Amino acid sequence: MKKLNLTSKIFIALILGVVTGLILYPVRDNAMVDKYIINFLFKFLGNGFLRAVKMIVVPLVFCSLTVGAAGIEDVRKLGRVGLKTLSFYLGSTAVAITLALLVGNIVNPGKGVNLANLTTAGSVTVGQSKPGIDILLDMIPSNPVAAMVEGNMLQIIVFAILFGVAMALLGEKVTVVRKGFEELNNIILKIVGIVMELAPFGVYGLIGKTFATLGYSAMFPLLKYFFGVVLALFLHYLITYQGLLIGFARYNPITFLKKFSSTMMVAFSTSSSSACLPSSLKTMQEEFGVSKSISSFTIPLGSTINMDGTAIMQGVATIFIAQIYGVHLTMGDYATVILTATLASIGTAGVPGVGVIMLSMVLGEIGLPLEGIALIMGIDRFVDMFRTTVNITGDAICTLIIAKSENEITPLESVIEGERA
Ligand code: DAS
Repeated sequence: MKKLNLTSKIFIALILGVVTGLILYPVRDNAMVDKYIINFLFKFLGNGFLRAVKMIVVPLVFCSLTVGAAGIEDVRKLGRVGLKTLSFYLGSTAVAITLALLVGNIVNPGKGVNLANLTTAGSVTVGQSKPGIDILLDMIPSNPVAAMVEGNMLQIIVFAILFGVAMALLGEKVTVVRKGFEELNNIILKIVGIVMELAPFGVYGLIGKTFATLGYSAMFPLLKYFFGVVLALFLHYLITYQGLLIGFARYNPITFLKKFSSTMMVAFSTSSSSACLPSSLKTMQEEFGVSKSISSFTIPLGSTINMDGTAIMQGVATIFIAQIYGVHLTMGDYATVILTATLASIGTAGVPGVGVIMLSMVLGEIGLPLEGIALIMGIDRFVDMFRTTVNITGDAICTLIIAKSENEITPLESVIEGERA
């Protein structure tokens, strides 16, 4: 029998988890069921997977951000182009997560679900909301090692970016160290791959426990979450990206979609921005006429530091998890989420499932429990297909804008009439 790919295994685990959970729901109070299945088998598989996800967050964020920031050395070399690219990428990610927080507050995916009985009493530690100035001050690590030990992610992000930028500024003098960090990052990504192989077991345990505890009532919020993320992704594509295409790239959106749809399909089917790199580069150069020098800088950089789709998932997921635990988010919490998700997107590698690992970091920053990921983990692989497609589309649109502003795009019929390049 053909070897099942991970997405199929997760889908089967999801279905089995729902079915097992719903079968056990009527007998959930039976001592044997409660002790040996819900609070042993499901808990071991589910929480074991979440602990493995949590295990790699600090090394993943530090290494990928350091390497991502060191890659900004080219930005320094490319000066004006680099700065423009960086501003567009980080700006569009901040817009994306803000849009997601708005959509999350309209859809309210987690409203009315009480997950208190899913977690042992008292395990929901909610962070105290901090005044604005403290959020900024708290970003500066007085002790970077302590920040890593405590998992203070904003401080780790700031130190890693600083470390990477310093590496970029030192250039050739630290080539060996930079190569070392790139190899370390590859090792961490390999561990991410191994942990993601465990996802089917984790999904089975998390979904099984959720449905055995909540029954059918868990179905509705899960669907609301899924369609909330897809709606926010679609709105970002429709409003932000079409606005950028027409306003800045002066490019016909229909023509853009015709030319880029094949690469979008690669992203949708692989859930990996990195896997799309060859197709994105080929399409930008051959279909859109973008110069090699621009596209070979903006596309690889974008696949690492520009993750609008991921930021959108993180925004909606944060609202969802706060609501299922009955936590009221303050404006300070929202600011922390936007800051953390935007900065974290600099280091989010373009591999399947990495966004939900970064989500555990965003949740930690505002004191929401990691268990909240339990519900969304089961369908994350399917959400990943949509958000990865948005991730790489943002990279392509930014590339068109930069190339047009630098006159490094060959004139095409798709340019809006009267605006020959
Ligand atoms: N799948 C990741 C990517 O390749 C994004 C994510 O997991 O959020 O872009």
